[in-house]
Amino acid sequence: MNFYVMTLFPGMINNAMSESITGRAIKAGHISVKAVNIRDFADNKHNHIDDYPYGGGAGMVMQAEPVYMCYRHICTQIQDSPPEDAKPLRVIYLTPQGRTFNQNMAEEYAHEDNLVFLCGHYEGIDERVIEEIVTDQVSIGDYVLTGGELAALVIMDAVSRFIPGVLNNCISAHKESFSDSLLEYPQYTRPENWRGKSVPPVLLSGHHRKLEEWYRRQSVIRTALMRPDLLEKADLTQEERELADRVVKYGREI
Ligand code: 6GU
Repeated sequence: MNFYVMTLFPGMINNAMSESITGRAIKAGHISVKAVNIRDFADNKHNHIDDYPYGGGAGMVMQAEPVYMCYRHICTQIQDSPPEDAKPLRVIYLTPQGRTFNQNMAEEYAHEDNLVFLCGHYEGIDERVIEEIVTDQVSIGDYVLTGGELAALVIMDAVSRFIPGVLNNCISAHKESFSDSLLEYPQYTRPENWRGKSVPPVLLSGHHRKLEEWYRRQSVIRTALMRPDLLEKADLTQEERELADRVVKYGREI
């Protein structure tokens, strides 16, 4: 997977992605990250890429041409094959007006060879270049950020987990929270007794079937307590459904 990020703050992208699991994945060649500075495509000697909005109003608007030239630069880097048999490129504009990002979208994006992100700042970007190059408008939640960079980082992180080799455990991307609309069960490690709180005894039993039952039951209980909205989509047995209903009703396991 090759990520390209059009941004005014390439340092934000490079610094965050070079840490932790994504940093290791870059070194191992599973993913690549190229942050391209939109300012490098300014067409004036002051390197301005924004201007006042037509119609007036507060703030500045990023101009279409530097964004477009930045996009064209990225296209030339990607397309080594002739344009007619090249796959259409996914260009994701990060905006609070977009579709809310979720785990299914992360998995779907992971099938692409290349993903291009467009990060806005100021009051926004000239609508004409958005119409011209953007294929997906995506938000990461109902709040407003100062720019799209943190949102692009969130999406790249979530997508990277689905790229083969990025996680050392190949089943973990699918097994975790949300994949089956259930939250993860609680985890414990040494010591067995921490400040008077013991580890649930079943975890020490080594009884494989009992463990699996306990994990599943804890996932159902957790989801009912923390995210009852997810239960609608979850594939539960009759018994699990009744357990979830009781947990929702009484606020605890009964
Ligand atoms: Cl994608 N961009 C900005 N600027 N703010 C956001 C967002 C994106 N998602 C939630 N808030």
